[in-house]
Amino acid sequence: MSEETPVSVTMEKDGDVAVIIVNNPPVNALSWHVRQGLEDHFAAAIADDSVKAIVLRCAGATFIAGADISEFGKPPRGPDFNAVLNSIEAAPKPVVAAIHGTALGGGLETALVCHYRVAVPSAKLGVPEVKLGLLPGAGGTQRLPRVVGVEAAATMTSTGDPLPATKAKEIGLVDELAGEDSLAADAIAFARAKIAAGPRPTRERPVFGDVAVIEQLKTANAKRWRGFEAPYANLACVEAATRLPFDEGLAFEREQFMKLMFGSQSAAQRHIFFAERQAAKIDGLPKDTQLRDIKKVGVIGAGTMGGGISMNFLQKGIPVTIVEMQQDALDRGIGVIRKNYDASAAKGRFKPEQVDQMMGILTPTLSLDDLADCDLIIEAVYEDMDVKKDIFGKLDAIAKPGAILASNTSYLDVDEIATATSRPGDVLGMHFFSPANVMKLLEVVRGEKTAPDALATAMAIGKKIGKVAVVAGVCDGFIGNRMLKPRQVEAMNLLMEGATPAQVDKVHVDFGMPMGPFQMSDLAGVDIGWHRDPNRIETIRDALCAEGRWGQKKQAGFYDYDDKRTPSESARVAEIIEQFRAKAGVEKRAISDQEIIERTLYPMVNEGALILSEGKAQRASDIDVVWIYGYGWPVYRGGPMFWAGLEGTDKIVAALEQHGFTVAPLLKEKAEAKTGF
Ligand code: T1G
Repeated sequence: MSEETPVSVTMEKDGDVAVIIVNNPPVNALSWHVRQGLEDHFAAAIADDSVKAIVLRCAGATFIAGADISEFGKPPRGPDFNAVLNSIEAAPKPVVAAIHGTALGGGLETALVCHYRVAVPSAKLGVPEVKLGLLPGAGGTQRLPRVVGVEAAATMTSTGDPLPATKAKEIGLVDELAGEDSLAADAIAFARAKIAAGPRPTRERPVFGDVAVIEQLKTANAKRWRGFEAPYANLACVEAATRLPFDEGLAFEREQFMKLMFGSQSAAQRHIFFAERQAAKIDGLPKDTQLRDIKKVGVIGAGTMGGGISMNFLQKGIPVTIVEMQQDALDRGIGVIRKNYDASAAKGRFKPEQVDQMMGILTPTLSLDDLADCDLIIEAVYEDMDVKKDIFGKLDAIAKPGAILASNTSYLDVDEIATATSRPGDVLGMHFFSPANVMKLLEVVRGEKTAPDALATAMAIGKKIGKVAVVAGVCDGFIGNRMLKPRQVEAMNLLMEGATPAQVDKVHVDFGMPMGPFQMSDLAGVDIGWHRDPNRIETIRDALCAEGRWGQKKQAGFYDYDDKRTPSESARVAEIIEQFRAKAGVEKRAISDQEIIERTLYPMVNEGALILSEGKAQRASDIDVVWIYGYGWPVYRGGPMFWAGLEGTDKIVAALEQHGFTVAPLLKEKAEAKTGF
């Protein structure tokens, strides 16, 4: 049975002005039935002689926020997007777009084929396609240079950042700002006033501006765009607009768009777009789950983590009571928070009065008793089970009923911590990543007995403070650090067999990671988790730690560092590795970059498959989200599990077996079926 065509576009008449209204919740995406409705109603309005002008507006939260990404890769349905837009642009009557919310991507492209644009000041306009590994594929790269000029068009398309309507008005993208509550009426009045002037087809307007900006953008963003294809394709299209007639420019854009659309980078970035939103959902959560109200937060520990965690809540206006055991540690912690905020204020991120306001809702104390009125308490002290159980035991007596008791532990057993309380239902993990006020990832660790509403509340508060929250099960290292472990173990083994830290790191950086295993170790601290006995030297890491090579903080780790922390390969480290190799009787051999990939990245996929099978992650895409937002996995490769599909699970299994790994059953299953996750 053919499904009923949803009625997502309607038309009203206001005197001699036709008002075409799109209503396709939640974001008025240009689904096939919206394109169909636009084609039909514009044709009707154009054919109706009593209509002298046309307004296009949207119901709901926002103007059209783009093409319907969920349709990509599926068989085409409904009228071609470009054809619909070209018919609007060719209308013999003035067409006015009435914009509120976020006119993004195909939404802005639709507004661009309208002859004029009216927007409320709170609206945002942009072409974020580059963030999906794409480019505006419906004429945006050819029309923007004709409306806002080459510089703004190049910047908007290659960065994907939206503009506020007020800025859009300044550069001519918006012709008039409407009242926040009178957009429809103002747009109709504006349209009526344009009847005499008539239509203004964008394609007939001249391109203007200085094409030199294109090279300047490439130079300025070389580091940020390293490995990405889409930013350069966007700039190529804008550059084409400066020298090709409109239709040829459109054809060039189409060709570039299709190349990206069917490339792996866009598939990866679209995967992450949905994966990030999917991660927020808790499978099987009872429908009637009520969130707990978090009005006040307690943080135990004012060190790097405790301070960073507190900042997340303060900048959202949520009061924090922060506890330390010693006054000097407390003062130091508060001082660091203030220094960080002052630094951000100096960069214009906060106004000075905002900093005072945030510091004003931060209450330092030496007494756990002062947490009695907190709705969420996050423990961020030393990674020692006894210390944590002692604190949770005390919290059990202090915290009010219903308070959520969270540990920021990065790998300890949350279930065991919960046994220190009489309320395991309120206990869970909230694993922030350092620096906690910057890194977006938050692993919310679900204990065996964690109550659904406590879990849902932690996920919601995570989103509220700007984190990408992912549910993790209790296991050593949860999701991210558990996958990091086999990578680090193999990286050390590769040193023993002949690779250098620089070679291993270069393979990872060339792959798209921000840094390799050894650079990361030096940054985090080679001494993290070291037994601290300088006389007990059993591994290369022990040897480094024993002679104070604890990483960047000591200007020596796997690399040597000058006072600007510029790394250089260390002869001393090479000597230590050689000593261990000789002692172990291992012959040094040349190791290929491919082998480094197979022995450091493939085992991560293997561990991810085990995590999935054990139910420690809800879905493979959650694992991808962890690695994108927690460790900087290149988004154009979609995360480890998505990448495994691109790489070929059969190829991965074959290599893992060849290197002597035990392959996870789920990964073997995927390989046999020749599918991804
Ligand atoms: N297509 C399909 N679904 C979309 C969507 C889209 N463009 N945008 C959002 N959704 C879904 C989203 O998955 C979620 O679903 C719900 O809407 C609410 O989204 C040819 C090719 C508009 C700023 O890149 O940036 O046009 O989880 O949670 O925080 O040139 O959504 O509820 O089931 O993000 O209020 C270009 C992408 C597309 C904009 C709203 N447009 N969207 O944020 O809600 S490509 C974009 C956003 C294109 C043309 C090209 C944000 C938002 P669910 P949400 P939000």
